[in-house]
Amino acid sequence: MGGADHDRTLVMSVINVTPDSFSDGGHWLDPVAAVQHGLELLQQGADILDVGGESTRPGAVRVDPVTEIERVVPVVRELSERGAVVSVDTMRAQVAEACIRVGAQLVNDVSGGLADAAMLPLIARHEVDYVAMHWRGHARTMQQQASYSNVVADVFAELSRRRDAALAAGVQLDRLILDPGLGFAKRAEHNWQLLAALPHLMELGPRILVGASRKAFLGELLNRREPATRDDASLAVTCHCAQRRVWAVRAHTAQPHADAVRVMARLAAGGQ
Ligand code: PMM
Repeated sequence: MGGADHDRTLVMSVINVTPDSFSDGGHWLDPVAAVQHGLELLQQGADILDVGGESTRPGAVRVDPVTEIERVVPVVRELSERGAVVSVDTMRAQVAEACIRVGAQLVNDVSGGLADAAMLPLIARHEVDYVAMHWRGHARTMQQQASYSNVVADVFAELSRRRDAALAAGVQLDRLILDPGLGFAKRAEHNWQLLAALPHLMELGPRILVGASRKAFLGELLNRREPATRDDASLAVTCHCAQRRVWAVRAHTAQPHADAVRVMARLAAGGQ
C-alpha cells in the first residue's frame, strides 16, 4: 500500500466476521468460511480485503475486544500469509495492533481516531495505511447525531480535523485515506449530497475511500429492503466514484466492481 499512484480506483471487498452486520451478518463467522470467501473475492479481482469483527450497523451493541480479536486475527493472518493485502476494520488500537502483527497492511477506523485515543499513535509507529472515516458516535446512538447545517461543509470540516489530528500524531500524509462515512450519522439525503460533492471532498487529501455498498439510502431510493438486492445500485455508485478518480470503493462483492473500475479507467484514458 502507500501512495496514490494507481491508474484506477481500487476495490476493497468486505468480509464481516460478525453475527450481526446489516449486509452479510452471520455468513462468515466461521474463520474457514471467511478465508475461503476472501480467496474467492481475490480471484474475482478485489485489491484489498477488509476484515471486520464488530458490526457498526445503526443500533448495534459493541463487542468486547477479546471477542473482536478472536474473530479477526485468524482470518487476517491466513489471508495475509496467502499474499492478500488485508485491512482490518476496527476502532480499537488493541485489535489493530494484533492484526498488524499478523500481516494487516491497512487499518480501517470508522471513528477516524475518535473512539480510541491510542489509535493514531499506534498507526504512527507502524508502516501501515490508515483510513480515517467521518464519524460522530457509536452505532447505538449515531442516527440521533445526523443533524447538519450543511452536510458537505460540516463533513469536510470535521474530516479535516481528523486528518490534522492524524498528521499531528505522526501519521504520514501518504499513509492516510479519508472517507466521508456514508450512512454513519447521516440520513439518506446527506449521503446523496456527499456523493454529489465528491470533487470537493477529494480536496481533503490525496486518497479518498467511499463505502456505499448495500447501504440503506440505496434501499430507500429503490424500495429494496434486503441489502443484497442493492448490489446493482452499489455498482452505479462505484462508477460515479471511479469516474471522479476516488482511490478506492468498499463493496460486498468483488467482480462487478473490479470490472467496472477497469472499464471506467479505460474510458478515462480516452479508450487508450
Ligand atoms: N461502512 C461500514 C463498515 N465499515 N468502513 C469505511 N471505511 N467506510 C464505510 O463506509 C464503512 C466501513 C458499514 O457496512 P458493513 O456493515 O456492511 O461492513
